[in-house]
Amino acid sequence: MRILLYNPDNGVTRNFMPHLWMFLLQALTPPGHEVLLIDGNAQPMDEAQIAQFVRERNIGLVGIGAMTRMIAKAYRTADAIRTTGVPVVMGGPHVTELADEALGRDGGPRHADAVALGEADETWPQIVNDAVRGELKDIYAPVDSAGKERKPPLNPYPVIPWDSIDLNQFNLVPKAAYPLLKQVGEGWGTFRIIPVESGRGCPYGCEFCTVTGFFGDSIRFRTNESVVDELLLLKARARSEKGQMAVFFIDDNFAINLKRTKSLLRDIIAAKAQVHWVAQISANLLRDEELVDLIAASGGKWVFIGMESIDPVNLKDVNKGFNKPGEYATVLERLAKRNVYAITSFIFGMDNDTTGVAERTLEQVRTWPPGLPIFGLLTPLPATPLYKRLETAGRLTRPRHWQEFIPFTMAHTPLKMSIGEAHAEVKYGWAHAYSPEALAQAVDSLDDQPLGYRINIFLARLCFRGIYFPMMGKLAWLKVVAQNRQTIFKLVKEAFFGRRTRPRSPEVEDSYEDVAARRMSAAK
Ligand code: B12
Ligand code: SF4
Repeated sequence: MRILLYNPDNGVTRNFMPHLWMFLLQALTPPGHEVLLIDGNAQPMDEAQIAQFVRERNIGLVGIGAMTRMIAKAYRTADAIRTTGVPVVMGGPHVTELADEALGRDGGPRHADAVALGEADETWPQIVNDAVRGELKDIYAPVDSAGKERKPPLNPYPVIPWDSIDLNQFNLVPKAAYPLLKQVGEGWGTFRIIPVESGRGCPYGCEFCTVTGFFGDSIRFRTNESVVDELLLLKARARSEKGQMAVFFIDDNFAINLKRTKSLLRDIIAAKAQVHWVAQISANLLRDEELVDLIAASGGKWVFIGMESIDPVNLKDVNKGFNKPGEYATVLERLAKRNVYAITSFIFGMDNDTTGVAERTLEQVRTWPPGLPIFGLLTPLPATPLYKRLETAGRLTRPRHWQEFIPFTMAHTPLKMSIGEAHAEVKYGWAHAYSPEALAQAVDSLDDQPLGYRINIFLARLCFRGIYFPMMGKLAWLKVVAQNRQTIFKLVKEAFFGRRTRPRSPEVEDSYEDVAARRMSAAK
C-alpha cells in the first residue's frame, strides 16, 4: 500500500524545520509499504491539490497530524481526501484531546476515519495493518494487554534513515545557490534543521501547556548511543552533499535530568558527533556551570527558554513559579560567555499583566546579551488546566477558537486589560524588538566577537521578525533589507576590509551590562 503522511501548513510562516512525527511513523511502518511525506509548510497545497495528488498517486491511506492551530486546515484537507474514498487517520495533540470532534461524535461533521490517541509509536503498525484489511477502528489507544495506558519506552528507538530519506523539501538554501555555496568552506549547498528527540515527558505541569497531560510526567530517554548514532548519520549526510545539518533537540526540557544530559553531551563530544544544535531548557536548570560548558563544547548554539513573564505573580498564576525572573540575566550571561545565545519566549495577556507590559519586558531584554525574544498571547489549548479554569470562570470569548484560527488573537479576556490592549502589547513587543535600531544594537553588542557571530545574530533576527511580520514575498524582504541597510553595509564592509576587533577580556566580560547602562543613559 502507498501511504501519505501529511502535516498542514501553519497558516502563518514557512516552518524552518520539518515535523518529527512523520519521519518516526515512516520508520515504524511495517515492511512492504511505501510512505510519502508532505509538509504543507515546505510544499504548500490546497485541499483540491492534495485530493488530486492522493488520486493520481494511488494512495491507500492518509495520515494527518496537526497542532490545534492547524486543525481547521487539517479537517478541510481530510474532508477533501475522504471524498476520494481514501481513509484518513488523524493523530497528534489536538485530536487526542478532542477525538469526538474529529470523528463527528460531538454533533459536527466527521473528518477522520480513525484517530490515534497519544503517542502512536506502537499503535501505528496496527493501524496500517487494519487499513490494508479495510478494517480501521475509530480509535486506537496506546494501552497494554490489561487495558492500561502504555507509554513507548523509547528504548529501543527506531533508526530514522537520515542518510537516504528524500529531504529536498526541507533545504533552507535556495536551489539556484547550490553550485556556488557547496564550494564555500566545508560546503553550504544545503542547510537543514532536523528535529531529534532524546527523551519525552515533562513533570512541571505549567497551566497552559499540553505536554504533561499528553506525554505524562514520567520521563523516558533514548540511550546515549542511539542519539549519538543519529547525529553521526546526520553529519555524514551533510558531508556527502557538501551541506550543513543543524539539530533541534525537541525534548520539552532537554536538561530535565541533569546527570543524564551531561552524560549524553559527554558522549557526543567523545564520539565527535557534534553538530550545531538548539534545545529547549528551562532557566532553573541552566544554573549549572558544568552543564553550560558541556552545552557549548557539544555544539549547542541556541537555547530556547520559556521565560513567559518577568512578573513572579503571573508565573505563579500559571504554575510556573520555578521560573525566577531575578536570575534571567545571570543565566543569559552564563550562556553568552560561551557564545551560546537564547530564544526567550514571553506570553502577554496573563492575569496580572497591565498595559505597558511589553515595554517593561523590553526594558529588561535590552539589558541582556543579544538573543531572539518572541512574544505570544496566553492561549487556552484544549484539555489544559488553563482551559478548564477559564471555562469555569466563564471567561472564554471563543471557546472553540481553533475552528477559526486567527494568529496572535486571544480567545479569552485577560483580567487587567482588554483583549485589544493585549494584542497591542504583542505588536509593540515584536515591532520594537525587531526594529532596525534593535537589530543594529544586537550586532553592535557583539563587537568583541568574530564577524560570523555578528552576521549570525543579524540573520537570525531577520528571520524571527517574520514570525509576527510575515515576509513571504521578495518585495517584503527587499523592504526589510532597505530598512536595515546601515547594518548590512557595516557588516559587508567588515567582511571585505576587516575591522579592529575588541578582544574579550575579563574587564569586558560584563560588557552587556555596560552596553545596557550606556544605552539607558543615552536614552535619558
Ligand atoms: C518542536 C516543537 C515545535 C517547533 C515546530 C514544530 C516542528 N517543526 O517540529 C516550533 C519550535 C517551531 C514550535 C512552535 C510552536 N509550537 Co510547538 N512543539 C514542539 C514540540 C516541543 C515537539 C514536537 C515533536 O516533534 N514531538 C515529538 C513527536 C514524536 O511527538 P508528536 O508530534 O506529538 O507525535 C506523536 C503523537 O502525537 C502521534 N502523532 C502525531 N501526529 C500524528 C499523525 C498520525 C497520522 C498519527 C497516526 C499519529 C500522530 O504520534 C507521534 C509519535 O508518538 C511539542 C511538544 C512535544 N513534546 O511534542 C510542542 C507543541 C507541539 N507545540 C505547541 C505549540 C502551542 C506551539 C506554538 C503554537 C507555540 C506558540 N505559542 O507560538 C508554536 C506554533 C508553531 C507554528 N508556527 O506552527 C503545543 C501544541 C499543543 C496543541 N494542542 O496544539 C505543543 C504540544 C507544546 C505545548 N506547549 O503544549 N513547536
Ligand atoms: S516546563 Fe515547558 S514543557 Fe514542561 S510543562 Fe512547562 S511549558 Fe510545558
